[in-house]
Amino acid sequence: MKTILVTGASSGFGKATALLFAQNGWKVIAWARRLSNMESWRSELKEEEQKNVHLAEVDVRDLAQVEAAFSALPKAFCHVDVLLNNAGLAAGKDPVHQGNLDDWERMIDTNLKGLLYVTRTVSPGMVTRGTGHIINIGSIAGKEPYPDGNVYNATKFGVDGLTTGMRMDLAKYGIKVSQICPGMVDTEFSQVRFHGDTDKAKAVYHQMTPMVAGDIADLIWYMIQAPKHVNLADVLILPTEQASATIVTRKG
Ligand code: NDP
Ligand code: 8X3
Repeated sequence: MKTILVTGASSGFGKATALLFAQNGWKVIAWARRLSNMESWRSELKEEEQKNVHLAEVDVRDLAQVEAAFSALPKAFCHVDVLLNNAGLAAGKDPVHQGNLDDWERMIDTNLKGLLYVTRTVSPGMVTRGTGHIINIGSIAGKEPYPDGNVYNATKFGVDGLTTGMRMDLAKYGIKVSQICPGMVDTEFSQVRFHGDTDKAKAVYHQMTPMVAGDIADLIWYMIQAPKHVNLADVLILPTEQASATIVTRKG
């Protein structure tokens, strides 16, 4: 039985992926700050699936918390086959001269430093075992900048560069490193970006059909099925109506 560690598993892609893998016979380690959200989705699973889900309250920005949670894993969970570096956020959407410094720090600390802390903690075991798969959640925002995206764009461009660099470091140990770059997906993402402003969040997906979290979970499931000699290294996944970071067909 294989094990996946999912960061940001209390909502959106992380939750959908954790559920999908648990329902398909995997052991799942789920990390996020909102433990109660994770307890809630775990309770939806069948009893035997629930036993294979290990939850922990972890803020990926805190290296000590990451290391403590990893050291505290029950023996049955400590060999991680797949690491999904998913925890992340956009905070704010403002021109650079009006950006909020706290938003900037939060994005850099979570999207870049958090991903690095988790990777630094989990990857040595993969190297020792000579196998593993690390999937980083990037974004179309890490392929094309867009107006007012500045710091979020920079963090996801950082994930893009890191993914390539990590692959260069780890391929020789039999470890796959991949990136998924989604376009618009209706999760809590826009609520978080606009600090709980529901009208602004809804407007993002107005008169178009965004993807849903399950679409990304399905892609992750597909990626990990590839044979040992194949790595789907970098996948851009978009709603059909989205042609680029800034071009979206909206049907009035
Ligand atoms: P959600 O807001 O629904 O989920 C984000 C998850 O990240 C939550 O589980 C949240 O958990 C977790 N998270 C945030 N900060 C931390 C932290 N400091 N420590 C641990 N966990 C944290 O958004 P999505 O599912 O949409 O986003 C997931 C990833 O996908 C992000 O990296 C995002 O940038 C990226 N993405 C999203 C797109 C979209 O359109 N939705 C498109 C492209 C990329 P909690 O708050 O409980 O800690
Ligand atoms: C999320 C996609 O275009 O809203 O990473 O920034 S976008």
